Amino acid sequence: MNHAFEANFDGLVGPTHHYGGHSFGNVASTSNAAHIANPRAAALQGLAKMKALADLGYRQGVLPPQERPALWVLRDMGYTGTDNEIIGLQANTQSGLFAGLCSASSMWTANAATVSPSADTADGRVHFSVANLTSKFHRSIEAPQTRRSLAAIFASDAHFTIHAALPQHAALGDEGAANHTRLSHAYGEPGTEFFVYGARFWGGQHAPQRYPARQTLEASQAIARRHGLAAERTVFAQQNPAVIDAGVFHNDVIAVGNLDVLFCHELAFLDAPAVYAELRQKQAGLQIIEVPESEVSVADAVRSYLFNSQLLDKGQGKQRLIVPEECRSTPAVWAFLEELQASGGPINEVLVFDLKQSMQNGGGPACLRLRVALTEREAAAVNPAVWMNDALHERLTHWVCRHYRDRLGVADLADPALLIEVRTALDELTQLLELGSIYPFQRDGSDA
Ligand code: SUG
Repeated sequence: MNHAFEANFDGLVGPTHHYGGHSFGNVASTSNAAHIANPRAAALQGLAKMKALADLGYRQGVLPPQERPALWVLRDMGYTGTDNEIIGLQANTQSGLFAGLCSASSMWTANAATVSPSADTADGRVHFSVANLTSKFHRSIEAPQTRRSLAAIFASDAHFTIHAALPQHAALGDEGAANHTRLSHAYGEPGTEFFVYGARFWGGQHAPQRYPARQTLEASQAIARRHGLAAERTVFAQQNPAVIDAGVFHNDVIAVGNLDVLFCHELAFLDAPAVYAELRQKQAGLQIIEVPESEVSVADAVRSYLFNSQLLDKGQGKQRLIVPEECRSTPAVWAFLEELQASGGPINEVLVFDLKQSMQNGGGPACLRLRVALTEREAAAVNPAVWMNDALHERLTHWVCRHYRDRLGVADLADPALLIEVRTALDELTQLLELGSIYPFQRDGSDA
């Protein structure tokens, strides 16, 4: 067995972070629509989490934001003229189109891709499948840039395979690692890959009624196939449609797992006993910590993002949970967490972070990170400039403070000065992170 560990790659919040109400079914997004955002605070909150985890000894990487506004989409839609003329045409429209094309949603890198470590794949490489994010217009435009960004960081063909997004159609709706959990005894040993889907596109009998199911079984199966996963170590389970209708738009809002621990709500899955039985059969020694509705309601789980926490290995069978402040201010959740730490179980520590800017758009600690289990050799093949350390934290903090606004509302998005600010910032970032010319504005406006 190769020595391996889990690295977290967090999305750096982009300078156009705002509250656009773009995600129907994500209660925080729609209820905070049109609030004034603070992109600078958002980016600094994210950086503080990255730094804290790096200080605790975890390998922490950074994924760059995307170029916004995505003017190439407007050009594809027949708008012509200079960049400023095209933006000018959008300034007074009430439609969500332009704001959607300004969304900083790529910060939630749990939706960037699904990742299978080399211990699980048929060809012994780490496989990434870029998510198509078909379900939401503002997110469906992320995939080409995600692919270029990942290619600039995981460049070695000998170690990494980056698959393009699945075709953009509802049948293959894919939201990446937010609906995928890898369980294992050790990161370098073959593990069990657990895919949770919202609905089956063809022939499904159960689907949410109020809000959309964003992940299909067909997409999850395609990813397992592409990654060369063994059927005897793969589990597909349907999310409970009732919790999607209660605002659980991704499985990582109701369940999180790491190594041989799965922490989930009792209502997370459509057929929980069958799911647990299959997981236990495939992943011997799995410990399932199931939280009953009587202790933490689904509504409180959605409000606090208890399950959108990061479960991190501490060694000796113990793990710590990284939770957002909202868990401390939700009484039932905080009472549960105090009990959990005292219970003698595998989770014996809880660390709280202020991620309010992201949380108000429905993005908690786990949304902000993409997990990549790596061997030392694979880690050595990662672009070294993206690893978080004191020096990078300091440089990125200065960079944010120099380039980001501390107030941004939807009406500000069509300010031509913002376009220049974004491009100046991103140009400098590509140098800081040694990414090359990955952005459309650096490539003659092309997103291909
Ligand atoms: O896709 N919110 C994101 C939140 C993603 C959370 N990710 C995970 N659960 N892994 C989404 O719904 C809101 C943007 C806005 O409304 O301005 C948004 O895109």
